[in-house]
This record gives sequence, structure tokens and C-alpha cells, in this order.
Amino acid sequence: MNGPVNGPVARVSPLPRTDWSREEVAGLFALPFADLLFEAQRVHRAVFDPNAVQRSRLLSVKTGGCPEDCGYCAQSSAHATGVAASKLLDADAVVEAARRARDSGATRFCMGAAWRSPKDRDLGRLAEMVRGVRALGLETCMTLGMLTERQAAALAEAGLDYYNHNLDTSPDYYGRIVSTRSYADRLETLGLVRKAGIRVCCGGIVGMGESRDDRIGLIHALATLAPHPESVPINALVPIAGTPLGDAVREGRQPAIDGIELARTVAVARITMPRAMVRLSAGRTGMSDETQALCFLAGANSLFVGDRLLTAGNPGIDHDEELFARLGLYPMEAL
Ligand code: SAM
Ligand code: DTB
Ligand code: SF4
Repeated sequence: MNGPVNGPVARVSPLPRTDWSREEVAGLFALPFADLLFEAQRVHRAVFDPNAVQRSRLLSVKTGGCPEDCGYCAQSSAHATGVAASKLLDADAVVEAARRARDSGATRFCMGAAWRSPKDRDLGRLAEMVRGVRALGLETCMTLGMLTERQAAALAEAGLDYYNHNLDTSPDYYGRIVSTRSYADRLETLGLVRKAGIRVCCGGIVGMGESRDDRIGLIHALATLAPHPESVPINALVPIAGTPLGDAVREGRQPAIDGIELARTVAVARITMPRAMVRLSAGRTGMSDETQALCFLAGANSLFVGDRLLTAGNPGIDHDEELFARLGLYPMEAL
């Protein structure tokens, strides 16, 4: 018999555990696909309405010219990607974009900046953005790079609901994708965000040439954060021309993530972090509707909507409305 029914499955519970062993996470990944999706559905249904999907909208509030060398990123100044660097947007322009996002059905507005870390002098304007977006009745999220304790406290004071800071991959593979910061740096900022009382959005990217073991390592790292991140974005690499990781895919040296392996990753995130919003994040333009449907079945319950992520494209609202209708999905009300 293939399915270790008395193995990892027996320990699965909708109550969040943070003591997952690597072996348990590996055991989940190794389950027959139907058993894995069945467990993911069981956990998902114990915690969430399985047909409700939360919708977030992204805006790049400061684009390009980033001093970090993340091998996947269009905005790193280490890569010639053709993305022009721009200054931090005015708060008014950001709030206007948030209003449009709200009117098109998003409940969370995520503001991203291509920084290693914010400058203290930017905090006033960032706080103004948070206050303005919140006043529209939207949840707020920012992703600005590494923070100091004081910066995290200032963002919390402004009312920031979520901070996005991804671990991206396993601790073992991390050095292959970024050299300008360490896994420990990421964990430190995540700790400061938690300490400031801001909810954590933390996930990773698949399809960067990592092994199954690295995907296990990523989910293990996330699922042993205590408490778990409230949001877990699972990004599929968007192969950006001019980036080392993007070019490897574009030139056929590296395959894109397999849809079934992506769905497995989503399912293991769902099972190990039952109360998290698991977001099928970047890379949906490269996925079939069937792959996305598998990911919802595997427990994804959040998406980025709109035709743009930060710099890359995203399926537009019309396509997503049609997909929702075909699958009988509906928007999740603000939590
Ligand atoms: N500079 C900040 C940072 O790195 O934390 C915030 C912005 S950064 C663009 C946010 C996240 O987007 C990254 O951590 C990465 O996980 C994801 N990302 C960036 N480029 C991507 C790509 N080409 N494909 C998939 N995910 C990507
Ligand atoms: C996350 O995990 N994915 C989003 C958000 N957090 C900030 C970003 C995706 C970026 C995709 C590439 C781009 O638009 O340049
Ligand atoms: Fe900079 Fe973030 Fe892009 Fe890395 S992922 S290069 S830190 S914007």
C-alpha cells in the first residue's frame, strides 16, 4: 500500500501545530496526490468556507533600483530588466489606487517597495498611506524590506494590518538565490514585525530550480514559525527576462514549476498551517485554469486580483470572474 494512512495523516489536525518535523512535512509531500488533496480539503473545510476566496490587490509604491540581488526580481539593480527606477509615490495617489481596488472587489491592499529597507524619513508618508487606505475600509499590507524595531512600531502605530516578508525558499537553497542578505536577516525582521503586533504575511517562490527537499524546507520553516504567519503567499516564479532565474526558464535551462507539484506545495501549506490564508500569488498568467483549480482544491483561498502584480502581469478581473463562476467560487468578505 502506498498511502501512509497511519503516518503523517494521522497527526493532521485543524489546530495549528508549530512542532512539525521535516520528516512529517516530507511525508505529506510524498502522499499519493488524492490522499494529499483529501487531507488538505478536510483541514480546509474544518476552518474555512472552501468556496470563498479572499482578494488582495498589489501596488508598487516605489519601483526598481533595489540594491538587493534577488535572482528572480525585475526590480534588482543587479539585473538589466528594463524596469526604470522611480521614487516613492505620493500618499494621495496610493489612496486613489486603493479606492479603485476596493471598488473592483479587493479587501486587502498590499503596497510594495523595492528597498533593502525603508529610510526613517519615508515613515511619515508610509504611515499616511496606511491611514488613508484603512479609512477606505481595506485591510492594509506593506512589503518594504528589512525593518528596524522602531520602524515596525511606527507602522503598527499607523494601523498597518499585515507585513509581507517572504522566506522565499529553504535555508539550504537561499544562498543560491540572494547573496545580499541572509535567512537570519529575514527571520529577524519577521520577529520584529510580530513583536510590534503586526500580522505576518510570509511565504515563498516555487520554480526557481529548487528541489522537492527545498520545498519541504520552505514549508517546514514557515510551519514552525510560532505563531504561524496569518497569510502564506505561494508564488510561482514569474520568469523575468534579464534575471538569472527568469532567463534560466526562458532559455529552457530550467523547467517551470509543474502544476501538480505546485498544488502539492499548496496542500502541504494548507495542512501544516490550517488557519492561514494560503495565497496563490505570482505566476498565475503562466498557469492553466485547471492548475489554478487544483490549487483551490488543495486549499488556496486567496488571490491577487487585477492585471498587474508589482511589475509583472496578472490575469485581469474579467478572467478571474469567469474562473470563479466556472468553479462556483465567491469572494470572501473582509475578515
Ligand atoms: N523588497 C521587498 C522584499 O523583498 O521583501 C518587497 C518587495 S519583493 C518584490 C516581494 C516578494 O515578491 C519577494 O519576496 C518575492 O517572494 C516575490 N517576487 C518578486 N519577484 C518575483 C518573481 N519574479 N516571481 C515570483 N515572485 C516574485
Ligand atoms: C508576494 O509574496 N508576492 C507579491 C507580494 N508578495 C508582494 C509580489 C509578486 C511579485 C511578482 C513579480 C513582479 O510583479 O515584479
Ligand atoms: Fe529588492 Fe525585494 Fe526585489 Fe529583492 S525581491 S531585489 S529586496 S525588491
